[in-house]
Amino acid sequence: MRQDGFAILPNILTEGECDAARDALDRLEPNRAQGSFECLFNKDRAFERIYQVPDLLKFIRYFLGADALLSSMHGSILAPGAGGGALHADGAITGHNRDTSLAPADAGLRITSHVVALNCIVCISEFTDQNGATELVPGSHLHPTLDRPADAEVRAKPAFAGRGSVVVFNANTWHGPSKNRSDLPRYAVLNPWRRYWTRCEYELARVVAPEVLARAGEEGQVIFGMGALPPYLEIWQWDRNSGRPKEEATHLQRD
Ligand SMILES: O=C(O)CCC(=O)C(=O)O
Repeated sequence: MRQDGFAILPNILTEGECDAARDALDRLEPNRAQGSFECLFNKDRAFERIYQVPDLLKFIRYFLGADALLSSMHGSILAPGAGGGALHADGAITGHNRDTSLAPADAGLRITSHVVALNCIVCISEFTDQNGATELVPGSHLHPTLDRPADAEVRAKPAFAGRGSVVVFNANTWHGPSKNRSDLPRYAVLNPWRRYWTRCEYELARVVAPEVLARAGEEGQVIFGMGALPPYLEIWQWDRNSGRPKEEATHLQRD
């Protein structure tokens, strides 16, 4: 992670868990245009497992802190012939790699001193040299500016990984799906994570279904960021842990 800007964690999901996730993606796929591939934890219980694997959580928190937030969770089915030629860094729309948000005083330099955000690609299919494995440019997380690092296409390395592995990378790292040259679709679940004090792609504390949150227990309160919700009342009326008004102010609750 420190040297290349990415790592492959094997055996995070079992074969059975991958089968369940693949079947759920197939079931959801027809309604993709209506958002069925967004916020997957609300769509099928198979996806709840992804943020419940202690080894993966430990790895994420090593880089982003104990209060790291899940930023979104979406599905990917890379069809035969799709992928390739789309290298990019993440966080260009809502994160710290957003062009418009660079200040004149930044002198064109993005944040490379710390990991501000990670992406985790869960390999529901095996990622092979044929089926569109994610490719990543080693060391590009340290590229100081927002523009494409020189020779990115030439330097990009495919992340070959077994089923159930997770490709974790710094959001700064240039990456993209390679071309799927096989005749089968490649399945994956994409899970970006961010620091507690940044704005996420979704305000998941408000998006997560109550029963999904309940099943996630105390960890869920942290992962979905109940405590990260900004107060809509004055601070003396607000309970930071639950992200809700204090008991004496419940009459001011908005949802
Ligand atoms: O599907 C892949 O291999 C890459 C996904 C990607 O580029 C992203 O999540 O930003």
